[in-house]
Amino acid sequence: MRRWLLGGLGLLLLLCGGGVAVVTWLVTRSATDTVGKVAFDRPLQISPLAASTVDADGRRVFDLTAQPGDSDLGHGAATRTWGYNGAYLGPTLRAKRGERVAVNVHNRLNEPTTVHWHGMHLPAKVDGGPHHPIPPGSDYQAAWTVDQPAATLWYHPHPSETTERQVYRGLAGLFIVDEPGVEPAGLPREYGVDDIPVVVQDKGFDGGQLSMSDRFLSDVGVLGDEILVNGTPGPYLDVRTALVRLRLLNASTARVYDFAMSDGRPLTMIGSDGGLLAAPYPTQHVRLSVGERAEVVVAMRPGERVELRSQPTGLGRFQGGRDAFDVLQLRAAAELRPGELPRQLADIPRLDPRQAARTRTFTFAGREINDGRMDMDRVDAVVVKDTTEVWNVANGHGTPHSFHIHDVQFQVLSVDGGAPPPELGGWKDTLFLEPRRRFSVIARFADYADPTTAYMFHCHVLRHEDEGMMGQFVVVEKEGDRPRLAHG
Ligand SMILES: [Cu+2]
Repeated sequence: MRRWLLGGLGLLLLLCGGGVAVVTWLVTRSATDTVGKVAFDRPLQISPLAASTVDADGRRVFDLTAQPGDSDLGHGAATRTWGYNGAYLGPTLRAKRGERVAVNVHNRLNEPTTVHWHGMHLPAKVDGGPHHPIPPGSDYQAAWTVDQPAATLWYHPHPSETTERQVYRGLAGLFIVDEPGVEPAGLPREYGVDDIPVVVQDKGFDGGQLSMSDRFLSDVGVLGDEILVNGTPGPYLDVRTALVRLRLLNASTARVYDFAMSDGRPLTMIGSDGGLLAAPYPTQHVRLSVGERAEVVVAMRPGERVELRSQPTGLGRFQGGRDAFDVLQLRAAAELRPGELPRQLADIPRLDPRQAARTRTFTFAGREINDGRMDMDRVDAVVVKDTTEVWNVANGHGTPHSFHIHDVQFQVLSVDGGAPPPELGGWKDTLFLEPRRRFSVIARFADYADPTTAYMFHCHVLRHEDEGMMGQFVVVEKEGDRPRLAHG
């Protein structure tokens, strides 16, 4: 009896000890810190500018082929990935305001995809949402007139329920809009030299392949423990100018970054999602949730090395909030071409909430917006063309979200009832919906009405989006018009 008791006690102790060990291991593992551990031994790959031709109608025509391939992402040369016109990511498309563009998309994957032009003001029919899947083996053309300020936009798949996996595999690219004569002189603008695309993604690997297994207790989906910039692991950039402009894009599926320089020098923010800020804004750090962009300028001294890092965000441990990463090393040449930033960057006409035709409220909770999940047959908002609306957006719980509206660029009116911080002072299409905060934004739904085709608004945490955290709005010609959805 005594022997049995002792044996039982021993087993219990063993189980408890094992439990503690497992929990300790899980908790330790659930914070990642790569600061000081990254070799920075590969030159930063610069996504090529996409080739284009001008057709007989005067349109600038691009071709994008979504295709599988093998990539070296730091775990051997045979990591299976997807890309546009290559094995991983896609070329940078570039067009001027006023230009008509056409993009021929070829789907050479073995499953349906779409291409959404994130941040672009365009007709709903070519917006690339889940209503218009491109079947495997087929082709699709999106054509529109670029009509918005100079900005760093991007493109990525937006199919029903598979967006997280398709983006994670590598489908994403930048679309830079230029506005010659309006963008101020003095900004670094030589692509790949002093104007650098910085597409930041986190990845996990398993046996040389991309792993999509969720982190313990994650409520946002996949969180990787390694960083790629433009598909490059451990990247460095040789800098030859005193000012270097970084076009930061968070093209991850779930992770929020808080970018800062390793020695604490300021990042001067010059642009947000939809264009340049009114004036340069020097700041110690720039936080980007999924889908957001920021253009920053870093001042360099000859011969030095400094790193771009991502520091803990303040989110929860299981949301990646305690993680820290080395991201990109900047290596200055012995001599640097001097430069000076302009004092003023852009005119941003303020939208007036007193002119708003409607005010709507959207509350994000769980995987639902206003207690509903995505339904392709339900229209959540009917908007009259050429009107302005105020949208109050609230995150009621502890899970982070990222709020994105298609077609428009909006302005942030308030955060928790107060004035927005300077980094939210410009044009935005994506907003970090911090836990338990409420935001008010204003947008003008100009130019395009189509009662048959919906635009999306949704959470840009891609797992949440795939699980239905989306709604749709239809822009109609005039008050009283009803939508007549005609998808499928
Ligand atoms: Cu979300």
